[in-house]
Amino acid sequence: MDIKTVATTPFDDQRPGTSGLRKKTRVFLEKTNYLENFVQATFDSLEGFKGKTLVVGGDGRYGNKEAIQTITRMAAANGFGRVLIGKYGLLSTPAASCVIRKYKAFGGFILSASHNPAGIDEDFGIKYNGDNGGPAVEKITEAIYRHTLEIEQYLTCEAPDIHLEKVGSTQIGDTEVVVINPISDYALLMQEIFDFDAIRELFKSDFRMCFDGMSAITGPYARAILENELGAPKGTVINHIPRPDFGGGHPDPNLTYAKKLVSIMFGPTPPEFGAASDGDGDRNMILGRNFFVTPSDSLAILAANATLVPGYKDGLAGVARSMPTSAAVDQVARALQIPCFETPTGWKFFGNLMDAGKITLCGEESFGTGSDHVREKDGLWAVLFWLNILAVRKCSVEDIVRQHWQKYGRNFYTRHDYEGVAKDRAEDMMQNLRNRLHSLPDRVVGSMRISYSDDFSYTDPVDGSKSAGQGIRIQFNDGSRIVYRLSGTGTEGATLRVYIERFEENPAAHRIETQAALSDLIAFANNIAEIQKFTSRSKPTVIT
Ligand code: VG1
Ligand code: CO
Repeated sequence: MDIKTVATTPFDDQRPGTSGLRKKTRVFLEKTNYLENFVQATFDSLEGFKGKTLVVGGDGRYGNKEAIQTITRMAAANGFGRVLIGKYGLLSTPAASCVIRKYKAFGGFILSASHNPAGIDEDFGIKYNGDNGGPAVEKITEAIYRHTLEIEQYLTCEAPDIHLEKVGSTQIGDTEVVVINPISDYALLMQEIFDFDAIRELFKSDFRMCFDGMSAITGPYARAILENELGAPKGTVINHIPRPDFGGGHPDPNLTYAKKLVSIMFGPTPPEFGAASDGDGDRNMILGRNFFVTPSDSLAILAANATLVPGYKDGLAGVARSMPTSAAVDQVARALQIPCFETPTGWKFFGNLMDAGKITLCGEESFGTGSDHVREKDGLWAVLFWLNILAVRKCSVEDIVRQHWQKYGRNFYTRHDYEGVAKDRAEDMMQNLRNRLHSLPDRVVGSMRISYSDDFSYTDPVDGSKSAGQGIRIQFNDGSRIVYRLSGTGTEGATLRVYIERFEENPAAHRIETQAALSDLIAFANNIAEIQKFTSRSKPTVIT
């Protein structure tokens, strides 16, 4: 193999965000060596990978296959012993995590901008995961960023394109390149966790569901498992073919963007159960007939019902949620007398807790739930978890949720997003609020009083690392909360996220509509941060 050293110049904007590097596709196309700089900077930040295995795959978006060819040549030139690639270049984020762990790889690249739209005028992205199958820890992402500022050259080699359509093995010099079928590895793992027989019985009855692949990565996985393995009728999975532009859609599984699924589940004859996943397959939305399950409630319900699932029959070591996620799971942890951790936003913080055996389940309000079976959130896994619970409890999704609220109380919860706000204005708003944090305690809103307010900082209980500035919290004496943070995954301007929560014990009040139940807190959140003034927006772009 002829290794080529190519001179390159650094860019100053390759700082990985909450979930890797995300930019407009045109940035990757038009800036010379943009992808190469990131990949080489990653290799330069790692030690001891010579002769080891690298996993590569993506969510199938525009640019996916070309990027895989580039990375494969660079991996060979840098001395990896083996490169494992998902067939057609496809790997969902949880399947990549599964494959990294199963084949004891050194790490892997996932090509995705997750739930962001795809295509030449939309977004592309890349993230690096370590040998535990989880997102690179902060020490590595910081090193990658430092290297992108200094990079002068990258290594590649001449080699014909890999045939991504065919499972099999070829060589580039000393490097073996293997195209694998990741769906079978992932399906086997699911089979080890869930009671597939019980779910098969469920589909033999008149139980019906609709799964929306949103023309992104999960379609083939969902078809293989739900329709072929578990016997759900053909057509259960809609929008099942991954398209380079996700069919022009926005593959974010929420009530705004999963339009087709929402019209079915809130239409005249909905099936019992509805679900959707995002661009790279790590998120999930759970729906019943005319009924939406908030992700924070879903996490709490999975925790409360975990022992119904064979893979968790012995109970949970502990649970964790990201700071802005509602405290619904905290109530369950208290009842189960297991530890409950509160981490900053982003999956990497859960990985350490799982590796140390401190938690089994975790989740985020942003439609992400997962367990220690992999080190990423896992959309289809959450759907199978719900199916397993439904198969055992034999009642509706809505009944399960209402019974849960009855027992544990209800955490009313909403997130208001202001997308594409001018960056400096959004930062000014946060700073302005930060400056006034000390004056907030003891303020009264209706019957609530502010007990404290701070800028969340986290010390990792496993490795002691500190992450500061993770979101401004205003905490009330009755458990209500307002949280403000700026997104780390947007690609245009800044996205302000405001998270609002109120705990209600009295079942008589559980039927109130969410925005109404939270109206006084929403008004206070807007006023105190002067959102309208700073963002020049009269209302949020997306409410979930
Ligand atoms: C968002 C979510 C966060 C999630 C991240 C990656 O980040 O809020 O909870 O972990 O996306 O999700 P941010 O910084 O924009 O709020 V995904 O589906 O990209 O992998
Ligand atoms: Co995602």
